[in-house]
Order: sequence, then structure tokens, then C-alpha cells
Amino acid sequence: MLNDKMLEMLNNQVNAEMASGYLYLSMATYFEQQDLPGFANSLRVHAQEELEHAMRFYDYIIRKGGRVTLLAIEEPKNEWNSTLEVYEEILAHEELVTSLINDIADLAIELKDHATNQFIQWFIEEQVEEEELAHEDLRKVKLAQQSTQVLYMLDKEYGEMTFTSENDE
Ligand code: OFO
Repeated sequence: MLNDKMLEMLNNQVNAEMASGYLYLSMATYFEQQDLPGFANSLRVHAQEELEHAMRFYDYIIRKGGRVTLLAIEEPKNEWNSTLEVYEEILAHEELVTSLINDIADLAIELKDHATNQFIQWFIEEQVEEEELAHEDLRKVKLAQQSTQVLYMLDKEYGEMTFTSENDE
């Protein structure tokens, strides 16, 4: 059985992952509008990954005999001033998600909840990857700011991204 506080945090994380997906999908609509379909594609793929993250929490709660409670997802922001602003926000958002994951890990340790501690380790590594990628994207977008050619090359690169499930890792 899951401790009540832990169940609440895991349910909140289902919501946070869904909200991340909603935010990234909203960013995708911004890029569709900007005529950058490759950027839109990569954000759309990222949104799918977030949904998969939410389902990992969902499945874990069920496996532990808990009740999943779906909470309201706030309307995401839908306007940005530049491509750079979007990517700065992605990095800040992933840093926020990392802190939420760390809070779950902290509680698991405090409660000596070994199962949840083990479960959350996947996300700790995932957040290292997400922040690394966010830094890399930000660096590329900064370069693209200096040349339209680089921007279109990047749009092409992002247009080739496809969703691959992380479930088998
Ligand atoms: Fe779920 O990793 Fe991004 O937010």
C-alpha cells in the first residue's frame, strides 16, 4: 500500500506530466503558426513522451493498489515572443519537473518506501537527459538566431524526429 502523502504526490505527478505534454503541444501550435513545421513536430513528439511519463505514474499507482485521481489540467500558455523564448521556457520547465521528481524521491527515502524509491530512479535519470537535451536545443536555437539558413536546417532536423516509446528501456 502507498502512504497517503506519497499517493497524493504521485497523483500530482500524473497531472504534472500531462500538463507538460499540454504545454509542449501548445508550443507546437505556436511553431505551426510561425511556419516552422519541423519545430512543431519535435514539440509534438515531446508532448507524446510526456503522456507516456504520465502513464508510467498511472500504472505504478495501480500496481501498488492505489486509486488514480485525475486532476484539472490548466490552460497552457499559447503565445511566445520568439523561438528563443520557447526554448528558454522548456529548460526552466524541465528544471521544475526535476524538482518535483526529487521531492518524490526525498519522500520515498524518508518513508523507507523502497519500491517507490526504485520506481522513481528511472525518472531521475530521465530528467538528467531532459535537461541535457533542453540545454542542447537552446544552444542550437541561439545559433539559429544568427542565420536563417541554420534555422531552416534545424527545422529540417526537427522535422525528422519520430516518437519512440521509452517503455522498453
Ligand atoms: Fe516528463 O519529462 Fe519533461 O517534463
